[in-house]
Amino acid sequence: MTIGLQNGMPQQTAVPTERHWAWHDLEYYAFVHFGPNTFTNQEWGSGLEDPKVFAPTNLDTDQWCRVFKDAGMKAVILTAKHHDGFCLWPSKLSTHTVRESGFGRDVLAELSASCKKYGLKMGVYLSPWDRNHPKYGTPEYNDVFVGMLEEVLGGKYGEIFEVWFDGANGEGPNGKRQVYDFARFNQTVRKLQPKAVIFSDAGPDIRWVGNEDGYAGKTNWYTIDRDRYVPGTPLYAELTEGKKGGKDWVPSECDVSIRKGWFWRASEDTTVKTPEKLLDIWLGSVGRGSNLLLNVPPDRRGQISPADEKALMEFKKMREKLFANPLDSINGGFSSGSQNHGWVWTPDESDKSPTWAIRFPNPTECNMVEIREILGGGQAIAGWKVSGLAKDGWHEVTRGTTIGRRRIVQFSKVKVSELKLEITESLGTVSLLMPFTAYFAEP
Ligand code: FUL
Repeated sequence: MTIGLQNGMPQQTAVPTERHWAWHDLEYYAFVHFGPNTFTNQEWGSGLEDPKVFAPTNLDTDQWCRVFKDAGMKAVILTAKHHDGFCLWPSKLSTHTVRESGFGRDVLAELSASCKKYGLKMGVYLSPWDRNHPKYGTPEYNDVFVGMLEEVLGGKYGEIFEVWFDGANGEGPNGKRQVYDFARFNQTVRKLQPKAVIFSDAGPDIRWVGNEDGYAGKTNWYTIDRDRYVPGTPLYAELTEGKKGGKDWVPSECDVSIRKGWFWRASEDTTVKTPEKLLDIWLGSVGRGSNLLLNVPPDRRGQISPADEKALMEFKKMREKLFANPLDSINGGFSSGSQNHGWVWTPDESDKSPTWAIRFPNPTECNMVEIREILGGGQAIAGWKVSGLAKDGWHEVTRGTTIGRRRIVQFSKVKVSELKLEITESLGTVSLLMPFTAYFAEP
């Protein structure tokens, strides 16, 4: 269905790139904050710490990867360098690294080997803000940062799927100011790791979701106009919801910590999120078509702590239970368009309110639907509604705006013999996978 300029909106044009496809499929992966802060109970190290504080007693990146794999995650992003400037690899461009710590081991190399062993993708977080490096605040620091990117992305640690540029810069009014050469940083990533997506507040490839709670907007466009953003001045609401009809494909990633802080500390063992809370976050991120980057920080041994592991495994069981009962249905019909073996539905362009219905053999209890948009031509759906046929006729069950790659919607239980999905607004050609599945998810 091509509606063109309907509702004053242009037809969608931005489409995902090859590197975006691979990223969208990852859905849920681990964030790992690890470094001197793990040993000093700080969130933002000053960079003046003695590197010897970094002293894991039993580092085991295999253990991290086993836990992440068992938890259903597909990748890991490690803080190779946080704001304190400490490098988890023996960088030749710094004197504040694992080498000076006395620990001596290259954490990036160990993680890279473990990721290979467990079939996980690896990503790196490199903070441009550096509170240790003597060159910080001068043009030469850009050369240092590019050199560090070359060390990390040059091949020694294998293929990197995402490079995470943090936007924080907590320098006070008298602090050092750095003019970052982001264009050069991005070119370096493209040259050395052409398949990697680049994350920062507003892309270029992946955007921050505008909060650190793990939730995407209920309205979640994958597009923004990138040229409206200047580093360090996020347009928070727009980062959360995206921009309808935006020029650039820059989907949001939802980052949140399983604990209160980003780094492990014993006093926060009691703040590990419950499996119920983690499920709610997952429904609010992956269930709204975004990716979830869940921080699970290793402890002072250099391992994921038992409390975090337990929460992750129970959360996984809850996800499995949610999808354990897909309802058998027969296609009840569709208003127009084509379907290929029932998997893909593309309504006719002339159809102003395309509908797809599914029929149950008997009146059936239902409280969740999953709808999947096909995104090859861009993100089109801007309004939709699900209705159910009860004993006394049709009733609206739930409605929303965007769909995106995956939209999971829970609602109060209804008993219906038919369910109908109607697309009420779109920016371009609509295409759906399946086109939707209904579930009864027991509480
Ligand atoms: C923020 C940083 O300042 C925090 O320390 C943490 O790394 C978080 C994921 O990003 O901007």
